[in-house]
Amino acid sequence: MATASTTSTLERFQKVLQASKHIVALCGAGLSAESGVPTFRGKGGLWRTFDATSLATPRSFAANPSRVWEFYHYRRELVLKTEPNKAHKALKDFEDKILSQSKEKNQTFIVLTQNVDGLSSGTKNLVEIHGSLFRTRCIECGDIQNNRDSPIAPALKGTETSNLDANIPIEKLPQCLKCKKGLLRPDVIWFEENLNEDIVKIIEFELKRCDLLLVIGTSGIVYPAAGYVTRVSSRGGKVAQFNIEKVGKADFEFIGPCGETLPTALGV
Ligand code: BV8
Repeated sequence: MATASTTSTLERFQKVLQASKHIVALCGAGLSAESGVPTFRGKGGLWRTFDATSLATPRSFAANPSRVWEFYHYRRELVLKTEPNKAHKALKDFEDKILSQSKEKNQTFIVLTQNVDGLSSGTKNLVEIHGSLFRTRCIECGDIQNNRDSPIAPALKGTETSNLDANIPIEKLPQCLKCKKGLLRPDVIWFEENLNEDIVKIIEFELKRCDLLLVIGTSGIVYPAAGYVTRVSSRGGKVAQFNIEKVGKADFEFIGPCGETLPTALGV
């Protein structure tokens, strides 16, 4: 049952949603939480005894490629058993609604996700800011391939249920089939790595024209994505936060699981 304040927030938001021309959804790990994918900074932020973010670095991979591949293998295997949730569907349905509108309305909508789980793949206009668990890149030749193999290498099989390092020799970790001499890495953006230039160009273009930013399930800690909110608000764009807790400043706040709040707010 909506209280007076939530009704006015919802009504005010939906008026702005209707009037907005360029709507951007900036998504984080909370978007996939209701699919059972652990967030980074919640209780799921630990893998074995490691802080997930400490493994998502080039240095960790160089120092212990087996441990880092075990971490990504664990996440691949977990995500392969999950489904998109009501929040992913709400974004897809909203995109369909925008695309089916007459040209006069000329609203645009794009999803910028920090997530690498691929669960937003139903959305057409999608940018995976930090790459994908299901893409590999050769550290020698740079070849990039989609890969949903389970396991991605036989030696990784079963490590997802272990709490101990498997210390897999490099030659038994995922290897490049193209150059046949390179170790593969996950095609994700690790900490201290720059975002892909082409992706940055798209993001810049969208942030410059965005008049409504939906910020969904992100703690707003990781840059440069965390800086996108100020980029929009400082130009007078409106910001709507969808989170289970209050994070940062916003014109509209929808506190609760985004699988519940997003479909209602987007009217889908
Ligand atoms: C860069 C891919 C230039 C990998 C990820 C010092 C040295 C070096 C760099 C830095 C530094 N200080 C700062 C930096 C920059 C650094 C950074 O921001 N660090 C942070 C930790 C301070 N950023 C970078 O390094 C970036 N590159 O800056 O390049 C450069 C170059 C060289 C040297 C310096 C700089 C690259 C960042 C990309 C890192 N890669 N992912 C992988 O996934 O394995 S980031 C990773 O965190 C994920 O992508 C994740 O999405 C992202 C952000 O986290 P969130 O999505 O927000 O998730 P979180 O768990 O935090 O929050 C979940 C939220 O959901 C919570 O608010 C929760 O309340 C909410 N929630 C939960 N359930 C629900 C919900 N909401 C709604 N409904 C629910 N049901």
